[in-house]
Amino acid sequence: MNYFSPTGGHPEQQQLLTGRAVVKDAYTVIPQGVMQDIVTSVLPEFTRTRSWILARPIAGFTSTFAQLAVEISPGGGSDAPEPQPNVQGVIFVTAGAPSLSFQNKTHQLSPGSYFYYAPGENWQIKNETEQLVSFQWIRKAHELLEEPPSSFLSHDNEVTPQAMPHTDGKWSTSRFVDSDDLRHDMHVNIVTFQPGASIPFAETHVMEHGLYVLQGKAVYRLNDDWVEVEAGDFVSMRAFCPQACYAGGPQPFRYLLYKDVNRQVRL
Ligand code: UGY
Ligand code: MN
Repeated sequence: MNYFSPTGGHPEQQQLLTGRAVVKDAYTVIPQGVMQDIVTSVLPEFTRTRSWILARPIAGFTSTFAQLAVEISPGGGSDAPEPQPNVQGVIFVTAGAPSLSFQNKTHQLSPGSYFYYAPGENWQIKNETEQLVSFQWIRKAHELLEEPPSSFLSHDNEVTPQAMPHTDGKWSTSRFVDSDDLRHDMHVNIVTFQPGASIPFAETHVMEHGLYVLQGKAVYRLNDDWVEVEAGDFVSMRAFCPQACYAGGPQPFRYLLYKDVNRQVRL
């Protein structure tokens, strides 16, 4: 497995400014080349850390989540990363080996590590190594049913991908929480396509998506456009944005996918 992480930098003045970044009514594409030094945000809860905030609630667009690419330099991190007690989240490590503490234990993570923290969880993340740490961070205000979900740690390697019907496993989904567990109101899964595999219809659904390409490339259908995407690109999709894709190869096409699920619509 390999996972793309942005590394920042700054373009030369000779570079053409034409690129693939676009904001449309139904979707936004932030290509990896946009994640440069001058578009980073400092997070007040962290030291020696910068972030690319890729999604936030915007009126008339996605409204349920925030997503960040975070980079912690050696010696940096946070004792209280999540500032909002009603917010849950997922950390997916794309580079380096952060130390993660929760429930009185400290774990050394690795690329592919997946941490779900429940609302109100007390957790810490630090970079005690000499290398950079990078992770995707997805946050959502939790809508409580009867029982809150519990925090857990997992890894891409520990989850058996579930084949989608009629695909011989060429399109599969690694599910980190049981789809029937209604305590969860967000899913953050990894979707994998072998070269040539496709989503064969324009999915059009109430759920929003944050989609971060971990590996490979594809042509993605977003509303009425066909858009080429590659590792490191980020796409957000509004509710009911029609979506499908063909995976290009030569590597598998893999992405981390946020989806809001399991709740009645509030009116
Ligand atoms: O589950 C999903 O909504 C998923 N199949 N969507 C996607 O990959 N764009
Ligand atoms: Mn979908």
